[in-house]
Amino acid sequence: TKTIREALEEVIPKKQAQLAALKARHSQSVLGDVKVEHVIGGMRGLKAMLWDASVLDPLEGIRFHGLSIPDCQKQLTAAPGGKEIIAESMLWLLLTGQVPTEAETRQLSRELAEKGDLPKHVIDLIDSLPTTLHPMTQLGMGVAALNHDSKFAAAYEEGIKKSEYWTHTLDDCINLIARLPALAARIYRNVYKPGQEIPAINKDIDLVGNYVNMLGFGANHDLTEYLRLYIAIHGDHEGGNASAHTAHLVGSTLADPYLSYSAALYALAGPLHGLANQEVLRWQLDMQKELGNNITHEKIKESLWKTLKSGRVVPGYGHGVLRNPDPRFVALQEFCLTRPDLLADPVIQLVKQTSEVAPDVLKEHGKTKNPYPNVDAASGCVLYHYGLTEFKYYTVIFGVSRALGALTQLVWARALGLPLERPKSLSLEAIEKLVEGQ
Ligand code: FAM
Repeated sequence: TKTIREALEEVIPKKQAQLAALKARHSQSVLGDVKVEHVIGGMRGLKAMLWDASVLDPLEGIRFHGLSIPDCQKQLTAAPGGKEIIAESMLWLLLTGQVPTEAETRQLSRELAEKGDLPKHVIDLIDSLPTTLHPMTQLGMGVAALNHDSKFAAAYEEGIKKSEYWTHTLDDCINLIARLPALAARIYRNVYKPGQEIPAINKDIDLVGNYVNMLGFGANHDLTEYLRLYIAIHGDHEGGNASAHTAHLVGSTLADPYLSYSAALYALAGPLHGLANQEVLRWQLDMQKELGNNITHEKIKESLWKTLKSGRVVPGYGHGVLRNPDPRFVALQEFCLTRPDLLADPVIQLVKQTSEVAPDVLKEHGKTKNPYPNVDAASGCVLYHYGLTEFKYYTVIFGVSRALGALTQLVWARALGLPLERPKSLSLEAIEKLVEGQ
């Protein structure tokens, strides 16, 4: 059975050769025009980043190394006694481009479990923070503090060759992914369930199984399965989204993976990005309170217009790239469809009903380019149903997940020797001068 490092060692030379050939043959070939709308419009659609792990098609949604979410559900390993993809098999796919065998996945689970304990200084740091500090702020701080033990930073200080960067980066990325559950669970316990003992990491189970145990929900098999699915499918969403892009940008300075991912987490903490996670549920619960029993499509429609007319966005709808319902939303909805207890839950029913009404309302409103639900429209309500009701915490779970994609691509950025990222900016006057007379 190969280790994940050995699997990666096999593919790196091929990719390096592929990149070298592209550079030699096509450095000056054109991928598209840079228009003024790109410069003033958040660079939407501008093809300007190399990112191998996943590609997002506006209509079809995400593919991880060519595999759609249903493909992954068929091909990637589940936990013993479970059905959903586990984080380890998604991590292996994202890093190596290959589907791991079951034995390889289990071996990676063990490696992560063995590396999963937090160092004392991070425990002390997290325990010293006020419980009123947002869990995402705490997560970013904890991740940054883990850089105390960065193998990459230590090796760089000693002086290493560029060709060796990736190997120390890989050490850090695996260590960070391994430690995220203990860090994220400690934050949850401190803020919401103080005084309870956190169980030790079980070396025989998977990363998310351990995460759910440490959160205190280990007895709930359905929640564990849900979080396995959730964490696997939130793992990567191309490179241009704000968190992945931040990790890439900061990493390009050769800041170590802990600092790079800490920065990424603060991008994820913005309400237009990962924080939408907590916003959706708050908004749906308010809607439920406002509408009372016997909620009809007509009443939901009125409520949606109220949100829009007050100048707010409808959280959980729209996307920077997608132009169809998000297949991650569909996968989470399907999880609900197989479970009668979820189907009977009034909040889950309301989320479903809202998804039937909102697209038409948003089309009529006429602003958003994508009136369909994104993943956040569904993700929180299932957590809520299973008793993980503290929605300020939800983005932390997203943060545990997004590490899979952002960190694997940091390893690749080093393996491919990608340079410091430094796009050209222009003043308004400079833009005007350039476009005059065109
Ligand atoms: N409700 C109302 N208006 C919306 C809207 C929504 N859900 N989505 C977009 N719009 C508006 C948007 O505010 C903009 O208005 P202005 O021209 O007045 O500025 C207009 O429609 C055009 O926006 P767009 O080009 O369709 O979207 P963007 O690419 O600029 O933004 C999102 C994408 C996701 C930030 C945006 O759709 C949004 O604010 N959605 C609600 C928040 C949300 O669900 N975020 C989570 C995204 C998720 F995928 C994630 O990162 N986890």
